[in-house]
Amino acid sequence: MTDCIFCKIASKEVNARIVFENERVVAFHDLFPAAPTHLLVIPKQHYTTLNDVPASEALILGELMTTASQLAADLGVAEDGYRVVMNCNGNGGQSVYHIHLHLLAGRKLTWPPG
Ligand code: D5M
Repeated sequence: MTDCIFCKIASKEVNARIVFENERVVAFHDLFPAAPTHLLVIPKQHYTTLNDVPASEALILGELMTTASQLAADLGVAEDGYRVVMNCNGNGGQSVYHIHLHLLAGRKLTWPPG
């Protein structure tokens, strides 16, 4: 998608602090961290919201999750704990319309979220 900031990060048209990449996913630091560790894991392919991922392409959602858990392990935050979350549409708090999994860690996170 030509006008999508996360597509541009995936294609390196826009800089980001990338920590991991393979053929399908990219992980980078959130520009406005909400926790000491705050990474975003995105598919390189553009999906506007979670609603736009068909069941036939569910594997990519699993890879976002396993990438996040691997990064948590690599960063040494897996034992203390972390949170993964994907916001969807307005009420879910989505502000960038290219799906992304937040990986938050490094402090005690409260529940329920605001
Ligand atoms: O989360 C969108 C997140 O994306 C939010 O935490 C800020 C972050 N963001 C926005 N632009 C950038 C760039 N250019 N680099 C890194 N991080 C960015 P949402 O769930 O959609 O509210």
